[in-house]
Amino acid sequence: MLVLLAEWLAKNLYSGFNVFQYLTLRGILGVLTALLISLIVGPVMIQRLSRYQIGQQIREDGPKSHFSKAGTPTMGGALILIAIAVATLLWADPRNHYVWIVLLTTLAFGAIGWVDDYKKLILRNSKGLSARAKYSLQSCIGLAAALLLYVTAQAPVETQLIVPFFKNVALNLGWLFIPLTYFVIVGSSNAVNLTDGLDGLAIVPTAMVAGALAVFCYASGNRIFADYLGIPYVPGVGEVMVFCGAMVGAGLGFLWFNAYPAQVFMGDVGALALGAALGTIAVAVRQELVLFVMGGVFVMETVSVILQVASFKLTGRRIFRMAPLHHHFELNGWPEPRVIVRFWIITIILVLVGLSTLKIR
Ligand code: 57M
Repeated sequence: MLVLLAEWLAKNLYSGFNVFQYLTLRGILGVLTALLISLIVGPVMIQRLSRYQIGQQIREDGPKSHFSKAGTPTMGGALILIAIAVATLLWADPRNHYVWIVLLTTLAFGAIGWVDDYKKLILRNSKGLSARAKYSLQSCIGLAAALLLYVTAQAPVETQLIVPFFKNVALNLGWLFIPLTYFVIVGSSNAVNLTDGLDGLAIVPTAMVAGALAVFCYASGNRIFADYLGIPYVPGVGEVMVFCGAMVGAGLGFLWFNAYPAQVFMGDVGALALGAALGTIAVAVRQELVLFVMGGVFVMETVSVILQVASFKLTGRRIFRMAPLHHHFELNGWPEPRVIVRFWIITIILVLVGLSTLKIR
């Protein structure tokens, strides 16, 4: 919103306000605003959650090292979403449709997670939302986002699948864009949710991938950079960089409290929303395949669950000691911080590989 005010001030008062037209500056301000909000609001929220005893119940069949986490305040994802929404509304251009699609999809997935957490933690209904209800709601919103992106596409490139590392390979998806987008958004929402099982394990890769997607948005939204790098020029997508910046800032602010040993968990309200946000941004900037690479930790965790369930159903035997994968390493004796930091290191490498696709093609 402030970009409109700055525009008016630049025209009527002092041309120096034009500095707020610069996307890089607004991206940085988005990071700092979201970071400050989460650092300031965080302690208040943790105190409230503790006072109302909105604490995690721990399953008895999980690793024993998690028993001591019982009662840790959860639903901290609400803090992340507030910080992202405020920072985005302040610094992004409200006339940009991509910003609204990404923000509203994120908040809608957050609402599903919030209902699930609310049922589990406040109404003490241990199952929360039924798997069917959760999946149906995710599907409705995923489909709505896919349809919106499809009908608002202005250039052919906006519905093409871009293949990383190959300069001129782009597949025209036509209406297949809709199921693919649905799959990317709902899939990444669930993948981040499955990963969110150790302190800082989901938030750091999320912030890293969001930071890298910010670079893609900036480059793809600028005709000169896009032409130079040989990536698709997607008019207007640069503005999503402000949202990505807000995700990085809110993520780092949340990590302050979620770092091992965590003072707060994000809950489904955070995990479902952040995953959906990454998926929607990747679709907007036409980098679904690069998201698949950079979010490799989320992919690994999800594949471990699919393989474990399939193997157990087909042969009655488990492949991993426990899925998702982080539990397997814990049960093999790795201390929690070792699993967490090693998964972060893997993400750093994968994000660098993803970023290299900007140049190597
Ligand atoms: C959520 N939630 C954490 C916290 C967080 C199909 C099956 C694989 C599903 C899976 C599942 O339910 N995954 C989704 C995982 C939980 O964290 C809460 O949930 C929110 C995210 N949705 O924000 O509110 C626990 O994770 C730990 N935690 C931390 N630090 C954090 O910052 O330590 C979370 C955040 C917390 C805390 O202990 O209580 C979770 O793991 O439940 N199910 C599982 O993951 C279960 N796996 C399983 O059943 N595996 C089977 C089959 C089905 C594949 C197998 O291997 O045979 C395990 N989860 C638990 N215990 N807790 C197993 C047993």
